[in-house]
Amino acid sequence: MAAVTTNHTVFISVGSNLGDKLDNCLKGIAALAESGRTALMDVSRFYRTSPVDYTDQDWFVNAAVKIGTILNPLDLLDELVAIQQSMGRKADTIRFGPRVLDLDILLYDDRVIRTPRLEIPHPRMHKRAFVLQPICDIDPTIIHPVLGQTASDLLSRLADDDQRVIALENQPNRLQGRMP
Ligand code: PH2
Ligand code: MG
Ligand code: MG
Repeated sequence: MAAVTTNHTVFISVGSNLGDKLDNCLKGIAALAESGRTALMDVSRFYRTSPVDYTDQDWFVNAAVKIGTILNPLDLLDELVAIQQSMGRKADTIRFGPRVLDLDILLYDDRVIRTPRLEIPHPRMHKRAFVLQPICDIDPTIIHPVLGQTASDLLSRLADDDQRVIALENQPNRLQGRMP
């Protein structure tokens, strides 16, 4: 497909803790690369991460991606929900509970949006090592537009040793051909 010309830069967190977790993440990212409305710009390493907020569930695989898009934030959210559903995600029965694929908008340019349906920056991103470590792989200097701190500062100030974030020993290379 021809490259998409995009005018917004967005960081998205990718996670799964059901089924083939890594494969689910890779398929979700491939769907972003193929949508025609989003272009894949960068992908972090992939991590095994201990569950946060609701801890009685399996470990996750997490990563983050940087995309370009022509979509406004709410249309992008619709796109992410459609990709999640196409991967078999059902309505959540437990808040913060198990999911086949989770695609969350973390940062959208330097916009600050607070609506009932969508909050950007993601309201919990600065407390989550499974989000901050992958962002730092891509751009440790990116600034949180509300807190005014870089991703790398936020990660180093996170005083939560319970959060385990372990890079996969075998990193996938399946997405290599899909980035500029
Ligand atoms: N997502 C959640 C709740 N807890 N924990 C980890 N480690 N990774 C996640 O992606 C995650 C979580 C809700 O979306
Ligand atoms: Mg989500
Ligand atoms: Mg989430």
